[in-house]
Formats: sequence, C-alpha cells, structure tokens
Amino acid sequence: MLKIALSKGRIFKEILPLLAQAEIEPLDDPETSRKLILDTNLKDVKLVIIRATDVPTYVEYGAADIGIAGKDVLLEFGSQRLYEPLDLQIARCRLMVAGFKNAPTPRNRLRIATKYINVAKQYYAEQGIQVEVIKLYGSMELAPLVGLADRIVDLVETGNTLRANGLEPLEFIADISSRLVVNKASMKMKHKRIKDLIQKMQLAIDTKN
Ligand code: PRT
Ligand code: MG
Repeated sequence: MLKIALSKGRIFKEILPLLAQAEIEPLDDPETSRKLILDTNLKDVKLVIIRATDVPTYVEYGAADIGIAGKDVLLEFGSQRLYEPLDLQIARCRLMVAGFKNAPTPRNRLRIATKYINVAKQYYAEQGIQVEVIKLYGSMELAPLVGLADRIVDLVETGNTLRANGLEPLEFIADISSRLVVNKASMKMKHKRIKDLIQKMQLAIDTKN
C-alpha cells in the first residue's frame, strides 16, 4: 500500500496531471466528496486529504509514505525529518515581507505577523534585526491595517491581495513551489515503488517545462 498525503484546493488541482502521468487517477473529487481517504484506479494507492500544514507531520510519522506540500510549509516545518526528492514546480509563488510602503520606522522592535514564525525569526536573525513575531493562522494582510503588526510575512502570487489592502511586497524571502516529500522508512522499505513514481513524475515535469 502507498499512501499519498496532500491538501485539496490548488495543490490537488495542479498535481492531477502529474499523478496521471504516473498512472494514478483518484476515483473521487475531494471538493465534493466528504471522504478523507480517496481510492484511486490503483488498488494499492490511496490519497489522504488533509490540511496543507499537516502534510509534513503525516509523512514524518509514516501515516503517509509520500506527501505533496508547499516549500513554505516545509521551510516552516524544518527539513531534517523528511526526504525531499522532487520539485514538482506547481503552485508557485513567493514568500515575502509586506507592509505599508512609506511606513515610518517604529520606535520599538519591529512587529511581524505571520503563520511562518520560524521562517520569519530566521530571516530577521540572519540580518541581525530584533523583531517580535506574532503567530496568526490566516488573513495576515489585516494585521498592519489594524495596528497589530508593522509588517507581515506571507505568500504573494499576483500581489492583488496585498494591493487590495493598501500593502506592498517589500522584501523577497524565497521562491515557493510544491515538493514531493517521502517518509524515511518508506523510502527504504518501498524503494522500488517510490523511485518509479518519482521518475514518472520527473518525466512529466520535464516535458511540461
Ligand atoms: O486554506 P488552508 O488554511 O486550508 O491552507 P492553505 O492556505 O495553506 O492551503 P492553500 O491550498 O491555500 O495553499 C496551499 C499551498 O499553495 C501553499 O502552502 C503554497 O505553497 C501554495 N500557494 C501558491 C499559495 C499561493 N500560491 C497563494 N497565492 N498559497 C496561498 N496563496 C494565498 C496567499 O496566502 C495570499 O492570501 O493567496 C493570496 C495571495 O495571492 P495574490 O495572487 O493575491 O498575491
Ligand atoms: Mg488557503
């Protein structure tokens, strides 16, 4: 059995063609089905549908052999506990610092609101800037508008969400795309099956680009 953990939404939509190249087709649509474990055309492959931020945890503990997760999620989770053999080059965006363009320098420590607290702390530590990082779970753009934070660290694709709230991207942190991650024990125990899957997906990515 091979269990693949992934989130619904943009990652699910964009991974479908790559899965198809690996001859894997889900039998249900996670947007309409309430099932959390989806069967596929292959008896020995199941898709486990979970929150994007939970994917690395499922894979670390072997509840899924393989996961599909954004590099943003993986940077925040840490890279030591999983293998990351493949850049799927889907769901691309950038991790940025954003805020008001001409905001005055705050008197006290800069306050940063984000769901990426580890990434934000590391980014500012590397520059020797003291910041106070505030953990949020969504709608980061709101924080500067109501005076909760001076800046945010968030994903930017078109920049429309920032602009609609009077904010601008200020500093680049990282290019983001989705990655295939593998549980360390699964990589050994199911090596042939997983290597075959990676090769087929790699080929699909190369032909697409
Ligand atoms: O929604 P939920 O809380 O369940 O989880 P999630 O938001 O983490 O999941 P989802 O499906 O929204 O995103 C999954 C992954 O897609 C992320 O982890 C990223 O790796 C990737 N991705 C790519 C993005 C975007 N592009 C993106 N634009 N994830 C989120 N956004 C959001 C961004 O946070 C901001 O609110 O879209 C908005 C910005 O878009 P623009 O085009 O207005 O700049
Ligand atoms: Mg979302």
